[in-house]
Amino acid sequence: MQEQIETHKYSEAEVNKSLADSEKIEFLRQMVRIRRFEEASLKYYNAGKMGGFLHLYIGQESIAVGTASLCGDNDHIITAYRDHGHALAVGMSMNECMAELYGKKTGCSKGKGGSMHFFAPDKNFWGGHGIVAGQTPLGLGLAYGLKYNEVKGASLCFLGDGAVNQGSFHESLNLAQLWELPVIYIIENNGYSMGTSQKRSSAFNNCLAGRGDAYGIEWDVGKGNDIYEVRAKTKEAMDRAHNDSQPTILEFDTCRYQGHSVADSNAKKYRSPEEIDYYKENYDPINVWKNSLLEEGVIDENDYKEIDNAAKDEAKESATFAEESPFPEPSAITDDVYFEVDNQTESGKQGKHFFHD
Ligand SMILES: Cc1ncc(C[n+]2csc(CCOP(=O)(O)OP(=O)(O)O)c2C)c(N)n1
Ligand SMILES: [Mg+2]
Repeated sequence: MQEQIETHKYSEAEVNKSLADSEKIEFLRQMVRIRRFEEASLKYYNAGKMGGFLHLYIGQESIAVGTASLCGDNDHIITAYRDHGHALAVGMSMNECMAELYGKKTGCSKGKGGSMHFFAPDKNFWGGHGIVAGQTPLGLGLAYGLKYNEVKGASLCFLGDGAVNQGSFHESLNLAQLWELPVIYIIENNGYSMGTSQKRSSAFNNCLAGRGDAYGIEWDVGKGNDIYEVRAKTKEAMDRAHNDSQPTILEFDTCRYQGHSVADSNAKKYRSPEEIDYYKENYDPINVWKNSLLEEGVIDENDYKEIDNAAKDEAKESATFAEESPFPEPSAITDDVYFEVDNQTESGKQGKHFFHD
């Protein structure tokens, strides 16, 4: 009951009131696509089709879809290794993503990055990073670039609850406020970093985002499973970035249904299956959104089935595409490491990649 009242509250936010039915349906379609894509990827991973890690985003879909829905031409997204949801939400195709998981040449990183390294510069999507919090100074750099070039935009930098204790994140927060940069740090708080609960890993006062007080950074917390709330709170942060060039920390509560990665040691010891089931039954982001749209008369059950079937078909077809695609040639192993070398730039020829005279 409380869930419904809150959902209605944020549906009245300015940014949500103006939504067309078609846009609301699109959010549902995107969330379902992410879930079906990842279910398919798990199936084929277990069938031995992929190497490396596979960190699934299932349960957290509303955060990527809700935030990405607000991004314009000058807004940028960067995240950690749990990146499939963000990639699909910014408009990458299932084919290029699935092929990347398979290590194939047709993948978004030419099969040389895998699950943790989805990239689409043409869509302002900057990865896909495996070092915990490693993306936080990079996200800061994106914001610095915007300000330096006098472009009105924002850098949305996602991180997990485990990443908040990394020094690089704190260094980034310091500069974000000191230099007044349009960066939005979005903590997707799923309660665990690998098998360690937030309570055992972080010292905090009420919430993690509240650490922003120490730097004078505005912050807010919200329920990550409700697209209306995600959009309302992110919009405020984006306005602050666009209009005042100021940073924000947002923290959204969420739940990952699967293990940390496919390998999840002590899976049933660090949290109980009941804990996940309770969340699924009561707070699942797709169900919450689907129910809102049913209640509002935007869709009926048949519409939902069609969306779901289409997403399942698309995911299956992407696996066929990946299966049939070639592996990259071994000779391409050193390509795409340094832009300067690939493109024979002056600095590449001189070996001065980072420093000028
Ligand atoms: C610097 C660094 N330390 C440790 C690891 C190993 N590691 C990978 S993911 C992870 C947990 C991070 O959890 P969180 O930030 O909450 O993100 P989530 O996996 O929940 O999305 C750890 C410790 C790493 N990749 N990088
Ligand atoms: Mg976490």
